Amino acid sequence: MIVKQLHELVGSQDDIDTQTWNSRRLLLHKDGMGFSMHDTIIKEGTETMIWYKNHLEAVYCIEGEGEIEVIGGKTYPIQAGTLYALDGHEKHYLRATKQMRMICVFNPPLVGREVHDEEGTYPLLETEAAQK
Ligand code: 9YT
Repeated sequence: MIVKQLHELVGSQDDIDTQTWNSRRLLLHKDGMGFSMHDTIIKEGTETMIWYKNHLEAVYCIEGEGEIEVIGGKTYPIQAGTLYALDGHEKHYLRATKQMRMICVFNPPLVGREVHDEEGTYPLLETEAAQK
């Protein structure tokens, strides 16, 4: 059984901070659950272009306000209690009008150090990790 506390992750190698978001990675590939789970802050006033070509992501907002614009599609408001699941690898913009706190689940699981590349994509590092 795995038990972790958010405060133990803050400032650790599993706490990834970028200009637009801060992802506290609670469960990762190394934990062997088949998915990763993150407690992520989306910084107020930011816009992030995201395209998870290699992953499925589900996101549940527990605090804040913003929106997701599917590129070439609809824009959906986000508030506490909103879930979105990118079952079609939708390329999108994520915007926070008030700092948002999101619980994010990835399949396949992230290895830990992923940040978005210029396309808004995370590399598929799982296979590499499995070989180590
Ligand atoms: C909601 C979203 O995709 N935010 C970007 C960060 C990502 N969820 C992560 O690595 O936690």
